[in-house]
Amino acid sequence: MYTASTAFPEALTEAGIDYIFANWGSDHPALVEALAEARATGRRVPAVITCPNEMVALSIAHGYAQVSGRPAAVVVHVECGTQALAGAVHNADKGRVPVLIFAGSSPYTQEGELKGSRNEFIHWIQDVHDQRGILRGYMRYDNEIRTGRNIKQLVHRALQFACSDPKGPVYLMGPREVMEEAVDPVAIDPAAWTPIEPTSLPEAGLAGIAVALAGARFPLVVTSFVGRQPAAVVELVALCEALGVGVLESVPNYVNFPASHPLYLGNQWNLPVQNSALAEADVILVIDSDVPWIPTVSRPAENAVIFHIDIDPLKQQMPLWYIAAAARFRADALTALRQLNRFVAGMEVGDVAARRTRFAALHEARAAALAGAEALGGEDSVRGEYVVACLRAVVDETTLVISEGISHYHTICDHLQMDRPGSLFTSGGGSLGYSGGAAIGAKLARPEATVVALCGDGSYMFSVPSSVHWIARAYGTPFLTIIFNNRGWKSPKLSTLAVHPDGFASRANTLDVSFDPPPDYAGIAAAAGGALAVTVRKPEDLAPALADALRTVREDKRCAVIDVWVPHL
Ligand SMILES: Cc1ncc(C[n+]2csc(CCOP(=O)(O)OP(=O)(O)O)c2C)c(N)n1
Ligand SMILES: [Mg+2]
Repeated sequence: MYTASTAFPEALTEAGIDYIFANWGSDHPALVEALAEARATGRRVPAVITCPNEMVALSIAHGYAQVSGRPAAVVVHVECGTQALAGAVHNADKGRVPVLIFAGSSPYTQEGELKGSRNEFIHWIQDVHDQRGILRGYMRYDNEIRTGRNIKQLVHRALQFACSDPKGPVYLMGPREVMEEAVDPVAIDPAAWTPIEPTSLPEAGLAGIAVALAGARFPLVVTSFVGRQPAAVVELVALCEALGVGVLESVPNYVNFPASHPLYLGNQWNLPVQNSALAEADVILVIDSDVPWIPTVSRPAENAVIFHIDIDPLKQQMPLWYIAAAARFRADALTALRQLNRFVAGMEVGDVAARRTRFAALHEARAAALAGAEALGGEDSVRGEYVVACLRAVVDETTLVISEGISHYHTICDHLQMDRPGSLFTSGGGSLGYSGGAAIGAKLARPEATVVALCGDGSYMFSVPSSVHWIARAYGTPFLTIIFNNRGWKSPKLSTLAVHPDGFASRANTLDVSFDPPPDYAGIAAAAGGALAVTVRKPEDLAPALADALRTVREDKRCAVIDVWVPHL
């Protein structure tokens, strides 16, 4: 029997998709049957990972795509399973990660007219007006599969959108009757459905950018996600070295520049102070950044000349967005940086050495200040800086770090000091709960890696740890979690005080943001997936706990969760 549901995983396999992260329901009998038949008859289909929670499923696909560069498929149940994807939808969109989401939909016949016709009460309840509309604001493409006869073409077309820049999530839905439809096999040449080729800088733009950077007093690159392509980091280093350009990361989602490089000038998040490098710069190249600065807090000088290169310079998904650039280009960062490096190779460049020396001095001063901040902590808590310094001491060449540190984002970037492109990731979005699933995805993408998830205590709860740790054990994807437990949500408190520094809230005993006493976070993971569970409240206990946890993850192939009490929010 060859049905639309035989063809669906066949198309995924043709497109190079290795995983389906699945949460099944009454819409999926055809697909469950087709996968069982494929396994029984030896037909190749993607591996299925059962995900007890949809948000976790999509977060796994998110982390997997970030580390592997490849999309996975997420299969969910009709409109309610689609809703349960929750904020992971926002993260996949904002983070620009390719992923194909498929949901069934309620049968559209009720008298047995077609195979798959309604036979359960829920088929009336789950029939809604606009299932695709639930996600439309976040998708690169959405469509309904109306016949099994072109289902493979629709899967390949959807993936073409997902994998073409700006990459992102796509959504297909297929009603029960269509997914049951017997069809003739269709031959597809996957080479005809590959993503759009990367966009290059127009020749005219090259000279303007290169000459301005080369002639500047204080040239600066600002970036957030150039490092989504590790090869682009190598090109950025070459360009900055050739011209003597400093680098500032703003809200970095990837390792965009080696932290130990003398041209690296730091990273900025929500710190409510003007960044001095940004104020000083006279020529700025903003390349791949959604938030290069926050104008009410930190901004370039009035007369700074700004160039803007981005895969999505209009920020088409953001209703309010602008920067005062002298010129702006839609281009792939890797391609554009290669072009700029070729152009610069034939150029006369002035006092590069003097600029390099100046930036190196700034870099050194910053490094010294950071080292001075790595104090241990108090009686009953460990300072975040010290937590990250201890982790830095045990990071090796295979370590991948997923960061959902929230009020510790800055601390993590500052003190982890990752040099290796493709070794540190954040979601790129703002919906909490990404880190647990993303860690599983990272481990699936690179099984030989040691994966470490860093998260706030609130974010840990958002991540649905019961689901995450069941999956991690069931599918052999052990990783280490370190929770920055400040007993609640510090960030909403900081947000309030930033707007109302002297208001009632500033004097209130409670702002309803504390979890005190907190749950036994590590114990949740132990119960759900047999994780090693450790709570650390004294600085001297941290290094031994880390060593034990890494041994557990690497040798016993078991998850470990270290709940570290950092100072109270
Ligand atoms: C899904 C979701 N719900 C709510 C928020 C709003 N929010 C932003 S930060 C934050 C607190 C996070 O707590 P935690 O992870 O402990 O980090 P902390 O601020 O304490 O460092 C909340 C609730 C959000 N971003 N996403
Ligand atoms: Mg917290």
